[in-house]
Amino acid sequence: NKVLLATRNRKKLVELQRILDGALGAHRIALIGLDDVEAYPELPETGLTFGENALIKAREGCRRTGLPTVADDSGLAVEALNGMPGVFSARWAGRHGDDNANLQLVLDQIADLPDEHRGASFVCTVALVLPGGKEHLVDGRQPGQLLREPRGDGGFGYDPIFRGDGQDRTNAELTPTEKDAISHRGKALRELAKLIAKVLPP
Ligand code: ITT
Ligand code: NA
Repeated sequence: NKVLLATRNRKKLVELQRILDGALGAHRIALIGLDDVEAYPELPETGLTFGENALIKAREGCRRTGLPTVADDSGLAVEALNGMPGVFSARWAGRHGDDNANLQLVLDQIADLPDEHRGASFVCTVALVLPGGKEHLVDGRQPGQLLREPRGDGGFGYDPIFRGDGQDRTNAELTPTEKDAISHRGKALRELAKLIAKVLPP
């Protein structure tokens, strides 16, 4: 019983796989990644929302493999930047996946703002597309605050500058298990696991 996880982001893949494996428990599913799919193209992510982009990725994965396909679209929404970088989070400073440049640009853009105006949320939308054509979306959010300089080297992306509400460490200072318990991705994928248990045969 195979399911495709359609992502090119290796650190994201590690999180998706870890959280989903944990949450699925006895409901056994064999996850495969895009590395195992031959000649998979680079997709234009033209959606205006995380949900649209997650569907673009999951539909293509399902179309090419015939497998039930899961895709994650996620990012950081900064209040003072009207929700940006949002769907542009992976390429905010120009080059796709340049985490350090992206987080530095966000820090520069809000450099003058006092603590009370440094609110931000991580958002994750996950799509599940089934071979028969059925489509599902689930999402999760982690609210928090942006610091003034990076701290910690766990996680990925904007984790070193983000401290979740109620936390005394950045997401990059948490263990993987601690991050999964409170992250946008952890919340979305625990919803997805419930959905999989309902719509996919064990
Ligand atoms: P795929 O589209 O192949 O899945 P991607 O990295 O391009 O990989 P997105 O378009 O969804 O994925 O962009 C997600 C970006 O949002 C990611 O590169 C990070 O900059 C940021 N991000 C998402 N989840 C994050 C997390 O848990 N911690 C820190 N930053 C995160
Ligand atoms: Na995206």
